[in-house]
Amino acid sequence: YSTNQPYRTGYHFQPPKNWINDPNGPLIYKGVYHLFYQYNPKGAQWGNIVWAHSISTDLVNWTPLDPAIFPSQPSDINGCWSGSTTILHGNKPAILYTGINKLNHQVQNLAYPKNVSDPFLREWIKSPENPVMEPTTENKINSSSFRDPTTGWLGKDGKWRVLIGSKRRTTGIAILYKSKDFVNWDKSKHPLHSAKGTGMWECPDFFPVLKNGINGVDTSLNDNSVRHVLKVSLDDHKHDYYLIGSYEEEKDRFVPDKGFEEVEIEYVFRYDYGKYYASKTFFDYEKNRRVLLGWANESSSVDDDIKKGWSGIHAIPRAIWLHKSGKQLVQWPVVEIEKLRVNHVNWPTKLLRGDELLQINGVTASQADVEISFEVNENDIGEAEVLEKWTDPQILCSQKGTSVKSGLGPFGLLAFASKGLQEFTSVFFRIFKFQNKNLVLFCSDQSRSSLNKHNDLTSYGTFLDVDVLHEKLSLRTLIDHSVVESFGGEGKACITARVYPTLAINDKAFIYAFNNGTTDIKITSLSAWSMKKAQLNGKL
Ligand code: DQQ
Repeated sequence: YSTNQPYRTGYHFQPPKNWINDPNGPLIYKGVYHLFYQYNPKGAQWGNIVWAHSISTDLVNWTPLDPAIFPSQPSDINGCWSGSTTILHGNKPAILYTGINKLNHQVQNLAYPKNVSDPFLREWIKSPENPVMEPTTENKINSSSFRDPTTGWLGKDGKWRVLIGSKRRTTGIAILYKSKDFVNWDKSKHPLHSAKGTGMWECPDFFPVLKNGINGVDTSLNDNSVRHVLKVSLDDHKHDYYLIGSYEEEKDRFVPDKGFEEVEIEYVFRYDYGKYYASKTFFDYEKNRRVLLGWANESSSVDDDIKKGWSGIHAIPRAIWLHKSGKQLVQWPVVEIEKLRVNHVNWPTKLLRGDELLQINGVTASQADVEISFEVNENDIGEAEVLEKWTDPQILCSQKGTSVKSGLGPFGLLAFASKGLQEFTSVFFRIFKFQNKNLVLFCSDQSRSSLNKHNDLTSYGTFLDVDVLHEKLSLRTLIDHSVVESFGGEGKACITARVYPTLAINDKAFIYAFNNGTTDIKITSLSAWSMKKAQLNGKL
């Protein structure tokens, strides 16, 4: 494969080569973070899937170990697909994962560490009872739609529960299984939750979040201090959607405040409005937080992936909690990533005039972290363009891209900009007046990101629940060679984009703050840093 590698990341997780997808079974054990992930040891496209394994003490620097789980028995001989870890009584971790068996059916398998005193958990022993869950004629489970077991949680009856993603015709379902010993599992009559027309539910995740506060809690906690989150990765849409609601333990049902049925799918919250899929959380009991990991696949062509010899990265691990409104989640890069920051650039309050482009000097533009806050003057709010009818925000972002002016916006950042602006990826806000309210549109516009038109240059976007007259409008963007990972409204909405500039690479890339609207906007704060390289594949 090619030795010219301008798109390899400096601090977003990726192995030295080959294909990667879903993060699997993340956990912290004896002070060590473990990341397993779907990996093809033989090439840059999906196939031959094993659980690769890396460890870390800070979620930033990683050391690869040998694959933890790979095909070796009839119940997983055709692949070791996604799954989760659960810490059982006596601090004993267990992996549940989907095996593709001899008949190419999806079944669930169990594995334990060979040596629980090894903090690196290098070797895993598969249970002689495998598979521990399988499709049968009695349970009527579809053998090609039965995968991705969750982390288990304990009910008050002392039984473990896990979910398995599935579908029946076009109804997405989270099948519930219960067990006393984690080995013998009974399928419950009712799924924990289901929704018509949503298709296959991949990689479900189910966890409690505190009603008040940003700390995480143990996956088994269920009392009136918490609400519950059900996340599903919709195969038909390739996005991770979440619902907030209550877990009624006696009935083993999840009751969402607002579900898929009540609203159109465009209104259901996503973890990320860009490239982000098959994510999974774990409770980090040492730091009392819930951490979210997710996969960002390529936007390049398969030919280009094969040429560069790799495909897929992971987004920066994010702390995740319930916003104080109770209406949505908030995500923020784990604080440890900030130790990579160097060369701090700090701007005093500045007016960003209509049509103005200000270069952010002093940082390595291809590997940076930028935080910027904007303020719209109260007297200018009347300049906002009126939005006549509700439009899908992603469509709005592509119709009204970076070059389309309005009264208020677009304003934001240009990342991976080439000197003559032949290439740039822009992340911006645009303010509308909609039904007498101010509506903030948050976009990541990839349409000009590369002169190589074989890349997917789709724009992404969402509306952002920020009151521009009373709250600051903030943007944080993590820039990393082929990644533009953005957090709007202090983590209320995230957009991850993958871009492959041909000119704006390495030291030929620049960052700008821009305002292409007609009205001036105030930059109330700007901090930018170069990011040091992380040890993504360091030695022990
Ligand atoms: N990836 C795995 C499956 C899962 C899908 C296979 C989601 O277990 O459903 O690599 O990306």
